[in-house]
Amino acid sequence: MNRRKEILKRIEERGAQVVVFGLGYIGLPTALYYASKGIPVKGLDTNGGMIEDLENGIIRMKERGLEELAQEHLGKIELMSSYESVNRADVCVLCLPSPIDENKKPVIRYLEDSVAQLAKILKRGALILIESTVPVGTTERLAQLFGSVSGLELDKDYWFAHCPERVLPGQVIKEIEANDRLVGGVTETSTELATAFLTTIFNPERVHPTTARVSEAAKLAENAFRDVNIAYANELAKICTGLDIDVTEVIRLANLHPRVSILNPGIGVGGYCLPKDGWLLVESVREKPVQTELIPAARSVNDSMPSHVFERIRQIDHATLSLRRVIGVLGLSFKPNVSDTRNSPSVELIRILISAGLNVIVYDPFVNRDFGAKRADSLDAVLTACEIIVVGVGHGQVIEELRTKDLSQKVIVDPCNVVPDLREYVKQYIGLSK
Ligand code: SAJ
Repeated sequence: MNRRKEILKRIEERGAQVVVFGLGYIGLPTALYYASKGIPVKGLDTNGGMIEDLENGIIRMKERGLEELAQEHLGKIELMSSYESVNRADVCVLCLPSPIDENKKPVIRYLEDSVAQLAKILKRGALILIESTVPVGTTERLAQLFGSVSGLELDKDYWFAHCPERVLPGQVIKEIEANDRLVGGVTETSTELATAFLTTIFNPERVHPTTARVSEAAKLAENAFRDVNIAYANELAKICTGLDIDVTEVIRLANLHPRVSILNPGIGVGGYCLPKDGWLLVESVREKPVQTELIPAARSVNDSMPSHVFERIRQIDHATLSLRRVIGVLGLSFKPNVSDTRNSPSVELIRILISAGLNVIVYDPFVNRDFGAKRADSLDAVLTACEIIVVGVGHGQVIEELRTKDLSQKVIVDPCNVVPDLREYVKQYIGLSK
């Protein structure tokens, strides 16, 4: 039987040997989800310490519903940290990082290294799915790399498809199941085989076949769209600051129009995806005669927001600000109710405050780090030490507790408009624009 028919048969019989590479924010929930659907799955991560933790039931990341899913299904996943043990895989799902470097250039080497290693050990070829967000053309290049290292033939021995994850941190478990899936093969048979695999796991009506390049572009377009739209809201906030009017009121009224839906301005755009994906899209046409202005401009507006918030803080009555030179920040993660601090604008604000000579006390029950500030282990500790408190990120439980406190002598800085209702109960309220 040829390899394509063999893989297809195994997929249909739910007996394909599936390996998920990279057990991070996407890979671990993905492997657990496959296991929950009765798919025999192996999980590989080169971080041996993390594999050891998982073997002991310790999960390093926090994500709603993940602990429960792991309790039920982690035991079904065969965990490993070396490539040799997966040399008979039929389907390889790569959930590896694709960051940008300090010059905003894509770093594809994690995927390249993994594909090259796979090419050395997968003697009989396999179906290889790339879940990572990558510049357009990357999946095709990875397929070529696999062929040149292994000596195997595309469409006869091995197949490549881009099947991007599209889940929202904080809702990963829910969205893995609910969201539509794109399946972009580098060849038609790659798309067919990848579609066959994904439709055994996900609702077939939600699996959309296309080409690798279109799938890569669509994924980047989604995140760049969100980033550009948030930048518009943030620029409006700056304009409203100049006009001394409340941007949230402007947006609320503008959004009454049936074709207007402005997003929320705030402290900036963080996380692993949005701050880089616009750059990956722009980079995709770097060698073409195409001008890209809007996406880089949006990036710079969003990156400037922590400084804008700092300028707002400087509006605070000089006596208050210089009195004790101590400032409290609530929330360190890049958005509410998650523990992820990657590219967090709140952390960037803390850096700015510290370099301006202020003492910063931070409280975030989700995050176990201090980023150069002093860490408080309760909201009360921040309230005792600080008169000025910045709500960097509005974690639900912290905000609920904040509302029960006497804040009449506090200056509350609320760039994300989390507690506008406190305006009348505090000494001074500083929003993003008014
Ligand atoms: N933000 C605002 N204003 C808003 C919405 C968000 O300032 O109105 C900020 C957040 O505070 C945060 C940042 O943007 O700092 C990003 O948060 P997010 O919730 O918009 O998105 P992520 O980065 O958590 O997840 C995105 C999602 N993409 C889209 O919504 C188009 C998710 O579906 C993707 O799967 C994910 O990127 C990814 O992994 O690519």
